[in-house]
Amino acid sequence: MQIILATSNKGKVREIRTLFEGEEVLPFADLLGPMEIEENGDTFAQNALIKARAIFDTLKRDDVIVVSDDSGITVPALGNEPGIYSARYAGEGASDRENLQKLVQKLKEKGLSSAPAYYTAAIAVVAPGAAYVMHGWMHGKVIDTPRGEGGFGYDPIFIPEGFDQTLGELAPEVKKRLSHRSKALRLAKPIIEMLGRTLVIGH
Ligand code: ITT
Repeated sequence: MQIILATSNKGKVREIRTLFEGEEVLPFADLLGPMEIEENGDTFAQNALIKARAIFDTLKRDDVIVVSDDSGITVPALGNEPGIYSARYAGEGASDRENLQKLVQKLKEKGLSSAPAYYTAAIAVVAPGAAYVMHGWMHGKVIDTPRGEGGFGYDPIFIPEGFDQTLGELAPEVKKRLSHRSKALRLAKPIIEMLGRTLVIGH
């Protein structure tokens, strides 16, 4: 079974691969080259489905399963920013560092050195005649000083509930155990395996 990831985010590819050891997991660009997908949904779930369907429709193959991830961080004290706009918080094409710095600046403008926050991941699974979306969340807080180089995106300013270190400082195994992405993918796994058996029987 080939699992094609509808993402260009290397951090996501790395994390998703560790949850599918033994399976062939390829980012779509390995098959299709770079492709822009307009994420114009109003929710994580809609955007996840938009990405997975776009890649599934472009591949035109009935022997693959496409998996996408739409995710982001929400800070209630900042009016639920950046939420679904996490990847473009500092503007279209902004880097992870620029987005993180914008969040730090927003905290400072509010006079906050930390604030409760949570990550959301919507994982979409699209295969012939099938489409599913699963969610996962990770709660904690954001701080105004980045610490550590691990993870990606907002991880250097995110401290999960029950910990004192940021996801930038904690071992990848800790994030794998706790993360929004892992939780949603653990729900997705039996569905992917079931769809995989259907694909094999169909050929
Ligand atoms: P694709 O759409 O190609 O998958 P993307 O980075 O644009 O890649 P999203 O639109 O889902 O993905 O935006 C997710 C953003 O939320 C991402 O750029 C990070 O800044 C942030 N994010 C999501 N999950 C994260 C995590 O586990 N750790 C840190 N930041 C995360």
